[in-house]
Amino acid sequence: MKIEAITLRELKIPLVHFFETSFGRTYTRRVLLFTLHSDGLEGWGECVAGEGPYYSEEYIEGAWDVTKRYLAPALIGETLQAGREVPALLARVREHRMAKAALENAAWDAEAQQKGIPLWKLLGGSRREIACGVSIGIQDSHDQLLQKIETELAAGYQRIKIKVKPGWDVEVLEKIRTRWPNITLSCDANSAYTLADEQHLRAFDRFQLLMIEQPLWSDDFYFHARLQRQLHTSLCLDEAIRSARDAEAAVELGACRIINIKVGRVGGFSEAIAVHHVAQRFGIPVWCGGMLESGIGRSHNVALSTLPNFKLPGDVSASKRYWKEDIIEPEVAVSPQGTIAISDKPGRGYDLRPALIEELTVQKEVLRA
Ligand code: OSB
Ligand code: MG
Repeated sequence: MKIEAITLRELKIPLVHFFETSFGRTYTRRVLLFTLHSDGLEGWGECVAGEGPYYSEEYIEGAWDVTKRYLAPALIGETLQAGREVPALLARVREHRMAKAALENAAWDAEAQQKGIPLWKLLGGSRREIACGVSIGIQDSHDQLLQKIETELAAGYQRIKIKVKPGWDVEVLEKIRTRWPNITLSCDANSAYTLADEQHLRAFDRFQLLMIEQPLWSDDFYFHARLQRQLHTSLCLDEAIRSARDAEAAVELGACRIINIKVGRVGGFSEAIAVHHVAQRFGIPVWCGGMLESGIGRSHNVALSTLPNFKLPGDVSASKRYWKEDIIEPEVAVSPQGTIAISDKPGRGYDLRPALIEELTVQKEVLRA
């Protein structure tokens, strides 16, 4: 595959319902899509950077700029045999993992099409269906949250995750557990607590949570390890795990018993697979995180989730939870049992809707040699 050109584009898509975490509320997702043009094929990748640098340091304009100035020029004109060759070509640029991931994943997307095999097989997956959970943001009221949980349970989702922060935690969890004593429940703090909250976090133990996700600083393992020793509930790291090396260090320290893998956060499919393998070697289950992806990123998350150590339900849920219309055909759909069936089609398994993509595009630039 000779990379002849790369298209950068930004779409603006309103969310069906706002999404609020401990770092802010999103009403409209700005979606960055990169397309690799090679031998008449188009490989697509989604850059999951946030609207602002709040989940991590990456953000839309920054990802666009580093891709245009440094990352795309390192790929254009190169001939690749496989998507896994991309990280080495981009390695000179430090960090910017979400931007790199979008390019690398686009190359895997093209490779799967070129070889005529499903992307999930190319990644080393084997599951024919994957288990789905939902991530429910902070709401305007407790009643609104309980209502949302009821809707998602009725839709079949196998695990409910709620966002927590100081002032939106114990009381909320208490109400959920009183109403649903036996559901699989977890929470995600997105780094909203500090060690001064240790006693407060110990109170979470009585809710029998599957896990508490990233309670402390986004770059920390050491204090998570200290906290894990004080809790019965398993900790899961999201933000802090940026590589397989991080995963190994965190697990050896005892900082978590579960890992959330987001392909954007770790810099692309190659590193996501490496994190998966490290966790598997240590007997640590993983699950696939989400970043409010459009159909491109969502289809890639579905493919990744077919690897064997994705043993817990992911935040990979149906397109219709996020979008009035998704940019892929068919949309990602979840069964009444809370699963997504894996397609045998070559490539990502979901076709694009080019007319809708054009209609939603607010900015586009084609880069060539
Ligand atoms: O921490 O998992 C997170 C969304 C944006 C930024 C960070 C996170 C999330 C989610 C949503 O929890 C997951 C999804 O449904 O895509
Ligand atoms: Mg998280």
